[in-house]
Amino acid sequence: MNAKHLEIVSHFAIRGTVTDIKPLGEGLINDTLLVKTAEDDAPDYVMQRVNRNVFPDVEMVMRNIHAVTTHIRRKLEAANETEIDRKVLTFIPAKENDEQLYAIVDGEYWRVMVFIAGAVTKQAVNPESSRAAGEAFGRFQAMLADIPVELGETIKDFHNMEFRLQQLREVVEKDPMGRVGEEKVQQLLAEIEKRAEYMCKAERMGREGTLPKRVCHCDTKVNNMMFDEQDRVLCVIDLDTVMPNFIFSDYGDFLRTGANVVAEDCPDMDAVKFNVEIFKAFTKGYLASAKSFLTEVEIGNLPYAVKLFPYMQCVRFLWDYLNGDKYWKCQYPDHNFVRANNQFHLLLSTEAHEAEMEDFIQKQLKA
Ligand code: GN1
Ligand code: MG
Repeated sequence: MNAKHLEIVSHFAIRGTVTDIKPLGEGLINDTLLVKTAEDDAPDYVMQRVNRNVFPDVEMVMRNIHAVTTHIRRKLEAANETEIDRKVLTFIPAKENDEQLYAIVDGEYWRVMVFIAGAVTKQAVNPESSRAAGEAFGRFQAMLADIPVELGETIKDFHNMEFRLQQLREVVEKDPMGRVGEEKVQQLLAEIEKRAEYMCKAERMGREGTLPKRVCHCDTKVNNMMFDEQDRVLCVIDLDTVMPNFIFSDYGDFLRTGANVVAEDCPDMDAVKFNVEIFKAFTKGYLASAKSFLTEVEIGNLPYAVKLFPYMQCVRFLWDYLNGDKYWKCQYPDHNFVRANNQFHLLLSTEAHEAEMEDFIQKQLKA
C-alpha cells in the first residue's frame, strides 16, 4: 500500500481502519482506487483523483453530484425503497470541512465514496440486463426532472456535435503530430464530413426551440452502471458529467457501448456490429420509464441518437489521435485511431438498421 494514498484517505471522515489501497476499474479519465477497511461494520471505499484537465471546475462537479445524489436519495426514501445505500452513491466529506466532498492534496483533487459491496459493473449486457438498464436510465432522468437547483455544465459543450466537429477541424488545420496526411485518416475524415450537417441537427433543433435540454447523465456507458447479484440494476455511477443536455446523450451513449458486439477499441473492424436485439430491449425499457415525459420530437429522433453517438465518439477519438493522444490513455501508438475507426464501423452498422429501428419504436408507442 502506497503511503501517499494512505495520507490522502486520511483527509476524509471515513469509518474503519484502512488495510489496503489498490487500483480499481478501467476508467479512462479519472484514477480510481479501492480502499479496504478491516472492520466488518465499516464499508470499503472508492477513492478517486479527479482529472482536472477534463474537469477544470471540480467545485462545480462536486456541487452537481451533491445535488443529484441528495435528490435521488430523497426520492428513494419517499418511495420507501430498501437498501438505499446501494441505490445511490454516498460521498464522504473532508475532515477539515464537512460540507466539502473533496480534499486537495498536493494540488490534486481527491474524493471518496462508499464502495457498494456485492455489486458489479459489466462490460457487456444481454437483452434482459439491457432492458433493465434502459428502464434505469429513464428513471434516472425522471427522478431528476424536478431537481430544485440548476446544474452547472461541468464540461462545456460536452456533447455539442458542432463543437466537436470544430475541434476536429482545428486540429486537422494545425496537424501538430503530422498524422493528418495518413491515408487512413484522410478516408475517415471524408466519411465524417459527408455526415457532418445531418449529425448537427440536434443543435439546430435546440436553437429553434423544438428540442429541450433535461438533466442527463451524459456518460451512460455500460460500465457506468452497477448491477446486483441477481442482475438487477442498482444505480448509476460516474456522475461527473451529469448536466443539462438533450436526452439523446443517455439513450445514444448506452447503445454505443451496450449494442456494439465488441469493445470500443476492438481492432477487428469486420467484427464491429450493432446488435439490434440489445437495441430493442434497451429501447423498450427506456420508453417504459421515460415515455411519460418525452416529447414526440425526442422519441422520433431516437434512431438519430443511436447514430449520433458512435459518430461523435469517432470524431472525438480521431481528434485526440491527431492531437497527440492527450485525452484518452493509450496502450499502443495508434490506439485512438483504432477506437475512432471502430466507432465509424459501428455507425455504418447502425445506419444499416435505421428502418428497423424506426419501425420498432413506432410499434412500442402503440403497444
Ligand atoms: C470517457 O470516463 P469514462 O471512461 O467513463 C468519456 C466519455 C467517452 C468514453 C469513451 C468525461 O468516459 O465521454 O464516451 O470515455 N468521458 C469524458 O470510452 O470525456
Ligand atoms: Mg466509467
